[in-house]
Amino acid sequence: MDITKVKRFFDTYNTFLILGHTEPDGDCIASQLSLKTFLIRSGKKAYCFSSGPFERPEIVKFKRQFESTITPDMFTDSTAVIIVDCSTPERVGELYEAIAQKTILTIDHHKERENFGTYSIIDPKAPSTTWLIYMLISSLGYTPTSEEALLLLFGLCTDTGFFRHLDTNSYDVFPLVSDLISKGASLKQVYSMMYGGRTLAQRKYLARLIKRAESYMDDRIILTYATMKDKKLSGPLSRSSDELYGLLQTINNNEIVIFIRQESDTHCSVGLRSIKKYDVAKVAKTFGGGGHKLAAGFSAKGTIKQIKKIILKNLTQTLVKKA
Ligand SMILES: [Mn+2]
Repeated sequence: MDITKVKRFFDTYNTFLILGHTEPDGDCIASQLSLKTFLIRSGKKAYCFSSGPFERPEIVKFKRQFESTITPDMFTDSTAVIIVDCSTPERVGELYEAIAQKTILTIDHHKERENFGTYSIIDPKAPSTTWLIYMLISSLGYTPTSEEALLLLFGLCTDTGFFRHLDTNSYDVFPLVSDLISKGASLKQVYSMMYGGRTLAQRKYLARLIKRAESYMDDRIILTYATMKDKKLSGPLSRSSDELYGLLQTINNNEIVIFIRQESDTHCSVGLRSIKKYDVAKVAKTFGGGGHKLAAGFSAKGTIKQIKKIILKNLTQTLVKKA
């Protein structure tokens, strides 16, 4: 989408409803909020929506800045919708139906995605959606405020695992980091937003998941899981998955980490992380999910035991073929 069209989109409407994906992460939340403050200071009305849940510890404190229902005053003829960090309309959740008829701009960096919305700003090479928001703000002739800079850096850091997923092609990330810091953002603050504020129960939860990790194919695949009982024991803020993946990926020879979480009596969600070149987004897609090449996921019907069997069969076969 060229910049003239983007400008026209923002000039045409005066109210913007900003949506993200269900089970939001730092990049999603930060993209929504930075876009909102930017639009408000450019004289527009803007509202952020999320259907939650705000379970990840790093996003809990942002919850009160989000609306969950669209009221008639927000929904006029001059209302447009912006959907960020979302690869399919389904990922938007229940709110999608209410806004589907509006003019929609999608901003996203997922590799595997469905085309939806009226306009789109898509770049699978972007390390985070906040990166695309930064480009958008800059191309409209603005510079981020210190509040926006912090949010943009937070999104970039959460999606890159505090830079540890960045490879040799990531040199162009650092001029952006430098610029955001010069605008008032702090890596020290972002680090404590991401990794601070945990309880002892949550740390013990992480220990439990590591203790039960299983090895397949000489550690090339490491699998662990969390039951609903685990969730109860550690409290609602139990999603320390980024650290879990990080720790398990330090194991010599490891290629893929699988984390199965029991979400209900009938369903589980599965997270997949690849440390080398194995494309887990492709695997997730065959199970109806999606994501990035090195980080993807899906949800499936079945018990932990049943899902474990299916995913291990799929991955061991493809890894054997590759070897
Ligand atoms: Mn993202």
